[in-house]
Amino acid sequence: MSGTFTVINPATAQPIREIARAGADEVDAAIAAAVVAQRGWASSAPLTRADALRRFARVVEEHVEELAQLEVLNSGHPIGSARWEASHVAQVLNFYAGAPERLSGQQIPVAGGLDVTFHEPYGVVGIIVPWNFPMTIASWGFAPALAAGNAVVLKPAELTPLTAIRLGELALEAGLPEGLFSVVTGSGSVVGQRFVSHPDVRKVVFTGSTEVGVSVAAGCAQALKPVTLELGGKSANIVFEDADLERAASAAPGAVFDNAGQDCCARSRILVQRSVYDRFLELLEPAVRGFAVGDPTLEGTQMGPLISASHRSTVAGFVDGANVAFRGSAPDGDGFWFAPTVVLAERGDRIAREEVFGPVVAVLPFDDEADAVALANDTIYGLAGSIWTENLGRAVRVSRAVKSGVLSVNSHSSVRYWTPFGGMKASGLGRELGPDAAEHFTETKNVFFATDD
Ligand code: TAP
Repeated sequence: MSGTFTVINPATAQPIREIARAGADEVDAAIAAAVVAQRGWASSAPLTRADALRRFARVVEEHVEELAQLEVLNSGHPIGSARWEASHVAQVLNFYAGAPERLSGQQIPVAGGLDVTFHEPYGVVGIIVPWNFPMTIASWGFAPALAAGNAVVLKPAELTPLTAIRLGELALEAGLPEGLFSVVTGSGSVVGQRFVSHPDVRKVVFTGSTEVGVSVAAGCAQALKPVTLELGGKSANIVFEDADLERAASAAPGAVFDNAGQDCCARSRILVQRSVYDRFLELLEPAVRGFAVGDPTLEGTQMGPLISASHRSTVAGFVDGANVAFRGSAPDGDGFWFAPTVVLAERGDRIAREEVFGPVVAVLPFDDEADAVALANDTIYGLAGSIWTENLGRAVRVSRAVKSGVLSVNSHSSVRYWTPFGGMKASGLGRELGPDAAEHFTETKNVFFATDD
């Protein structure tokens, strides 16, 4: 081990626990154990793997409260959100527990024999997870990867390792073979990089910043290793003049301030048709001021602190000199608090183009449908977005024209484990979740059996 690092409670700025920092040798040992465990796992009956994943799901269900309390402590997520996240992990496991018996290949007509395809697991999959949704994002990788017959080595972010460590323990408690699912704590530059460079890790799943994602992809390219990337976003919440403005305004704060804006799907730009711009802001103000920011252990809290002091400085830097229209409230004192902030922005402003990853939203007016689409697409990102209109034709046209992977009309939903999730442009590569995710953790093998003598 290369020493330890300290995990901090972001709501109090107090240390919680010291965690071992793995060096390259420990990473290599986890990968070696995964190679061995994977052979047995992949050759076990599909029903055996399905049952093991269902048991894992049941054990997670039995520990939802414990996992949720850990996430409140380590990440500052409000307890209601943290319970949803822990339950979501169990649901993702249950969903992909249905995959082992369904990974059917094809039989393709070929003269002189029988041609069939198999979905072969990659072997060992390396999953690198960020600090914003430590449990849920990990499960989007490990559940389908395991279901498809792979072993998993998981690296949580150093800021938020506690729930991932506990999930690793619960996997063993549920009876998953030793070494099949290992959680390796340590820095991205050591543990994450070893996943990229180690020849026995055959696929990498990365979620985090676009900058690191590009370097992970470049490393994977050197090793001809497939990689899935879930990166940043600057998603647009587009409000047309024919929308139900009351509903759109009351839903807008949750869509950007949930998890203190530390959400790659945050609708951090609100684009409002000029004819209803003033009215929309009038309706938005009480919704923002009423957003409950505070102690994440309390049931009614909607937003907790930012993850760290340095991240709070980065977020504050975006608001310096900006045209702030109004703000919500946040507690004083220790903890990395930042009040929800609404900024009136101009096209081209930094706040209108770059990902803040904090509770700051930029509001911009647009003229007509074509202008709305152009403005929504005027970003390097393409992850999520919302369209508010009562006009069905417009909803269809705009949702097809906005270059984002996950859109919703008259709602802000982004994540359901049974529908695909992922970004276009600089927001990522590949898709997670949905009916096909387990297949994404396999390589197709074609075998021809000659029948003619
Ligand atoms: P990153 O620095 O990209 O970290 C994400 C994960 O990658 C962490 O586990 C990190 O480990 C690891 N990592 C760092 N450098 C690595 C490397 N060279 N090779 C392999 N793995 C490496 O993101 P962050 O610091 O968590 O956040 C920075 C910004 O990223 C945010 O402000 C936001 O814009 C964006 N972000 C986006 C998302 C999503 S969901 N799209 C999530 C989080 C952050 P350690 O941190 O433990 O060293």
